[in-house]
Amino acid sequence: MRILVTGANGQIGSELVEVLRERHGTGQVVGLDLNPPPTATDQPSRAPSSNAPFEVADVRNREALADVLDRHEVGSIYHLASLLSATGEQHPDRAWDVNMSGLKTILDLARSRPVEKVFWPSSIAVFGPTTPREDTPQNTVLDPTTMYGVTKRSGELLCRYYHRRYDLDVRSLRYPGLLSYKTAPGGGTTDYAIDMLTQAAAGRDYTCFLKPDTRLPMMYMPDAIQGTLALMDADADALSVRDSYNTGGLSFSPEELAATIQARVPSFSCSYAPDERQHIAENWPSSVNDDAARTDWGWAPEYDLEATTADMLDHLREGTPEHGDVAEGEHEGATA
Ligand code: NAD
Ligand code: AKB
Repeated sequence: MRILVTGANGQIGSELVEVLRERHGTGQVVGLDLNPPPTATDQPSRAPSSNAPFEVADVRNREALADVLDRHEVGSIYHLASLLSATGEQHPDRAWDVNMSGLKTILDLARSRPVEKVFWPSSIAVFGPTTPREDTPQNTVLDPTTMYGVTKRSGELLCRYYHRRYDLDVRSLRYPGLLSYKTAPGGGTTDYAIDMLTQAAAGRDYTCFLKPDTRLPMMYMPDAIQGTLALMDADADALSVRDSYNTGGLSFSPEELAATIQARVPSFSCSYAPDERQHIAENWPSSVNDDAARTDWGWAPEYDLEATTADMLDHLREGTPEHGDVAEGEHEGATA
C-alpha cells in the first residue's frame, strides 16, 4: 500500500515527501499537487527523481482523487493541500472551498477504502482573541477570526466526527509557524521569520510586516516532520485527542529573532511596517501548552531559537538556490 501526500510542492509537503521516500522507498510515496513538481532544469536540488510517482490534481475533484487512491493502492494519506492565513483573508471563498471541500473529499474517499490512517494539519489559527494567550491549553476557547482559522477548527471537528462515527483513524497536529529553508512558504502570517532570516543571510536588512513585540509560537521544520511521523507511528489507543494536538516548540517575537540574528550577523538591521497581517497575528497565542502530545505520544522538539537561527543561516548562506527563487504566486497557496 502506498502513501499519498497532497500539497506535495508546498513548504511542508516538499520536505515530508523527501523524508517519507527515504523511509519507504521512492516508488511508495505519491506526491499530488495542483502543479507539477519542480524539474531538474528549474530547480535541480528540489526535483524528484524521474521514477517518483506524482499526480497533478485538485483536491476538490472527487473523481480524480478516487482514481489516484485506487490506481496507487493508497494505504495512508497526508492531506496538506490548503490555503494559509494571509492568502485566505484575501480569498475567503476559495479558502473555505479548498480547505473544507478538499478535506471532506479526502475523508469520504478514505473511509470507503482500505486506508489505514489519515494525517491532516491544523494550526494555531484555531485560537482567537478570547483564548488565553500564554501557554494556551489543549482544550480552551476556540474563536478563530480568520477564514483560515474557521476552516481549521471546522476541519478538526470533521476529523473527530469521522473518527467517532466511521472509525477512520485521522490524526492531527496544530502546527505553529514553521521555519524552513528548502521551499518558500505559501502565504502565511508567520512567514516573516523566514523572510527575515533569508534577507539576513543574503546580507540585506529587513522590514517586518509585524510589530516588534508580536510573540508567536513557532517551530523548526525538522521538529515538525519528526513530530508528524511520531504521531503517525503512535499506537492508536494512546491517542486521547482526536480533534488536533497542540504542539509547541519555540516562542519569539520579531525583535527577539532580529537580536538572535544580530548576534551572528552584527550588520543586520530590522525595521517595522506592520500591515493587515498584524491583526491576524495579535489574535493568536504567544505560546501553547503541549502536555497532551508529550504524554500521549512522546512529543519532544529539539531545536531552540539559537539552534534554529544558526542552522537556518548556515543553510541559507550555502545558497540553496531554490529558496527565494520561487516567484510570488508560483504555487497555488501564494496566489489562490
Ligand atoms: P503551502 O502553501 O506551502 O503549500 C500548499 C500546497 O497545496 C501548494 O503546493 C499548493 O499548490 C497546494 N494546493 C493548494 N490548493 C490545492 C488544491 N485545490 N488541490 C491540490 N493542491 C493544492 O502550505 P504549507 O505551509 O506546506 O502547509 C501545508 C499544511 O500545513 C496546510 O494545511 C497548512 O494549513 C498547514 N500548516 C502550515 C503551517 C506553516 O507554518 N507552514 C502552520 C500551520 C499549519
Ligand atoms: C500561517 O501563518 O498562516 C501559518 C499557520 C500558523 O497556520 N504559518
